[in-house]
Amino acid sequence: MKKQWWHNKVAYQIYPKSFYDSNGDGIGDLKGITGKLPYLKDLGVDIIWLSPVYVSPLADQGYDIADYKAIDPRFGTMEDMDELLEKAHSLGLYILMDLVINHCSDEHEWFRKACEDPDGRYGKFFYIRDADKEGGKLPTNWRSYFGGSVWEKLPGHDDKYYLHVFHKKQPDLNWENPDLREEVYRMINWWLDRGLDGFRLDAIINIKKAIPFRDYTPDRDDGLTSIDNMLADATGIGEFLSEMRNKTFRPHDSFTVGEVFNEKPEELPDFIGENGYFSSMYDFSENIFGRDLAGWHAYTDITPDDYKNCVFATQKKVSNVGFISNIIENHDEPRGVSRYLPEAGRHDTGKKLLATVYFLLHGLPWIYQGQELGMENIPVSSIDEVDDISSIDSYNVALDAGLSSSEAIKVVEKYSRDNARTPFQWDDSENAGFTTGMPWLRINPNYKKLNLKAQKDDPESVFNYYKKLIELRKNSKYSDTLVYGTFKPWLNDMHNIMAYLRETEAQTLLIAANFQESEQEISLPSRIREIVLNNIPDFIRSEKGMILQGWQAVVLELE
Ligand code: TEU
Ligand code: CA
Repeated sequence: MKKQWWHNKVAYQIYPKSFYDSNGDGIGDLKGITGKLPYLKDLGVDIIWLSPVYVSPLADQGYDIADYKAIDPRFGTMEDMDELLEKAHSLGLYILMDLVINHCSDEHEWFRKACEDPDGRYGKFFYIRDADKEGGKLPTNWRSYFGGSVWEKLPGHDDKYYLHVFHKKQPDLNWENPDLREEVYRMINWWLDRGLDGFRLDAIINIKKAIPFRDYTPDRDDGLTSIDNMLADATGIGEFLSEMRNKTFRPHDSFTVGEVFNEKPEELPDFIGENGYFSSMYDFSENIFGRDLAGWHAYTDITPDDYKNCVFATQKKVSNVGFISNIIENHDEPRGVSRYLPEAGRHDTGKKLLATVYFLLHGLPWIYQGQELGMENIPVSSIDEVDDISSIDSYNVALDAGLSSSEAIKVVEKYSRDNARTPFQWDDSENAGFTTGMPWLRINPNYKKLNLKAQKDDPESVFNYYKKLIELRKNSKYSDTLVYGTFKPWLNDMHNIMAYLRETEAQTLLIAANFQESEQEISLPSRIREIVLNNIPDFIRSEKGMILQGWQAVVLELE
């Protein structure tokens, strides 16, 4: 595998609205991020992805863009963006923007002009279909990711519908139209010419629809069907993704990471192989585990063994293909420590264990803001406290399925995207030091104890453990093995044990963790040369190898 500049890097995701508010309006902003770049440099991360900061009505918190070439005033100005880029580069940091090109906002100029003249140039930038005059049947029976039909009446045209696989304020862009594609490529190159280092590509698998449009088997009483069925039927996305790469990312040697769900296994090399459409893509296998088309209320909890099996399956799938991007959470998922750790393990030692097992896998490790502190899900007592549109939809779906409102709230509490979006907990002052104003979203009440100020100078804190993991992966003594070493499961059948080897000719490292309270003895493939990292003070050797105590995780160099 040809070595790339970013292979030995560590990446970090910022959700700008919740990172740091520099002007007291309760909303995080670009100046707030620029001011915290030294913090990120000290943490040791290199590549920083910003969730959207473009002009937007924020119907889906910025993933509904009304102007791709302008910064939303709530986040700042283009000058603020240039200053962020310049400061970051002066610190040796790389900046990625979010590329949301499956859809734009219904307040984007393109969509306004499409409504004015549906048969004109901009009408063809979208999927507009005539309403069925006889039976009033919708063009297809697809269900939006955020609930309800994907078809909405075109404003001003009662006889026409437009397609939106996400929210109705997020009309899909018609990628079948080369004129639209060229407009998108011009916008991408405009940003890359400004010195941007690359992009995270949003919901990108959705740009290729199965054509001709048709219905699929309904999977709920609403007579609608999940988008998954249409995507499974779609082919040929490579034509768009290779064209985009060739006309934008490649000429700029940009770093790109795809948010890809529903890819077909055989497509993996095309996506992230040697000559892939992207530099990398996320492993969502553990995120989608236990999902059910009926809705969040029907999801199944993931156990430590399930988690291990998901992760190991992906490691096996990608190992000779390319560099996967490893996460435990992002702005769409609940906090990893609240999801992948059983209740009894949700303490600092458990949080360090979870950090160890995902961070040292083969691939690029990503940290989501606040994860480095061990931030947790936020309690929810009423739906009025909830901001996330997909949570509100899932709450109503749960009620329709017969759950009581308190049962439905419990479901929302578990899976809500708000869990990841609560403001960053900088200290124990009012509003956790995030803002001097009224925060746009509730602060997690646990901020008094769980905050950066409390952890920064505590050598045993989760924060400083993340720093150790980042230093370890960059330590020339181990980095070749942790970046390019092969991946091999160890003791795969042992319950609640997650262990694997990272190996090169020159070195063998064993990562082993015990996802339960009671100790377990494990055998070792060979003698211990060095204890490289341990999330607890003790280390007990045994006849067979060693005793892993409750929630203990270790990294060992073996002979
Ligand atoms: O998410 C794409 C996506 O498919 C996810 O919405 C996923 O299905 C959902 O979050 C599961 O809870 C991206 C962005 O990450 C998300 O924030 C946006 O809402 C969405 O695209 C639309 O832009
Ligand atoms: Ca602000």
